[in-house]
Amino acid sequence: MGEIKNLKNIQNTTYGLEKLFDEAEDFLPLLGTDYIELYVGNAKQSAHFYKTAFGFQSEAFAGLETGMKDRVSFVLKQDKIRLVLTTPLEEGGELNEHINKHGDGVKVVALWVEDARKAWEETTKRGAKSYMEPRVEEDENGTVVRSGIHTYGDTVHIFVERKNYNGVFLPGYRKWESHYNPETVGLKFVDHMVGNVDWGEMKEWCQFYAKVMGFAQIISFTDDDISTDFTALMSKVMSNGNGRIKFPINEPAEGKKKSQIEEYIDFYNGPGVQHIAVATNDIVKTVSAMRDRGVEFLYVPETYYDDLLERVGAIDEDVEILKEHGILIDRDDEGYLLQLFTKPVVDRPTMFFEIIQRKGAQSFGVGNFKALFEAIEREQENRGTL
Ligand code: TYF
Ligand code: FE
Repeated sequence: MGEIKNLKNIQNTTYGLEKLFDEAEDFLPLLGTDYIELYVGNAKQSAHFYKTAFGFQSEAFAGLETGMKDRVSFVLKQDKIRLVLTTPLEEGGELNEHINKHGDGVKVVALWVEDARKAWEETTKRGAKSYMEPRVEEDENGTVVRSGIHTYGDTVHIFVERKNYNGVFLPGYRKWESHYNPETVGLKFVDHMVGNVDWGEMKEWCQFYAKVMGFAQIISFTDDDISTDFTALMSKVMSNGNGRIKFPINEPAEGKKKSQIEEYIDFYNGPGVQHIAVATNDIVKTVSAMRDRGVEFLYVPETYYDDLLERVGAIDEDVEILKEHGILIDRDDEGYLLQLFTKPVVDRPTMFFEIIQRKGAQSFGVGNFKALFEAIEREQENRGTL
């Protein structure tokens, strides 16, 4: 059971998920992304940033006031996206080690499941290393079951079963009432999350997602597709059966200069989450609101727009407006997509966000890679890390 029937390596095209999966055989049904937890140096200030700049809403809190002695966590929400920002209150321990080694970064990619016990059993019996044995957490609002496994680097997946819970986030958290509530910027849900892994390890991690979690590979970009004059990387996209969870995995490749993936791995001190892609229904509105609130985006030269319509065909948007906001467009056989990337949002050149609006296209913007990677290289040059 749970075997992927048709694991194909398809270059630069999407592939109907129904051809890869038989839903009845899915041993790890995933309902969506439950939350993303970052370990950060100062959760209070990070929370302020994600509210002000990204339009997240105050959701829940745990810390000294709720009886938690060793850490503080702020939970932020925007439509279906939940961010948890956690900082240690004591010296030593796993949290401090994580921050010391990686800087601020994603520790947990939590997945929403019907049955967290079964998710743990099915994945650990297929070779996943346990991070957290199934545990029942309880308060006056019901029970949550959580379990967890390790993935690349120090990153983990936690399975969250919340069908018997109606509290604000998890037991131990209370509603975070704040007088400061900036408007949202229209971010809707997590579209995909990308992992950077070490030289030569992409295949192994794709196999991990296939074997341990029942994912299938939907797209592959080799270094030929995406090397520019300088940078190079390889990337494969792994997806679960219903397509709600998509994890591209990047590995550095040899180029003329240092790969952006290698730069990440050097500064993060190992594999980790490279970018979180969040969906919007109105990218122009979202991006201009974020810019106004201080978010920095990668700069794409105006020449990118010169032959745009020849490349992507007719689109609903006014090219001049897209150009004004530096929004990238790419088409595949199912439609098109609009996307834009922030600069790293942390001090090290590591984690960044992608804003994406899909209009049919289920791919990842391969047509933009050259322009995008040249933009990233200009940033690397500015940092002196090329
Ligand atoms: O998720 C993706 O595959 C796209 C493309 O450093 C991409 O967003 C790949 C690598 C990268 C930046 C974007
Ligand atoms: Fe992406």
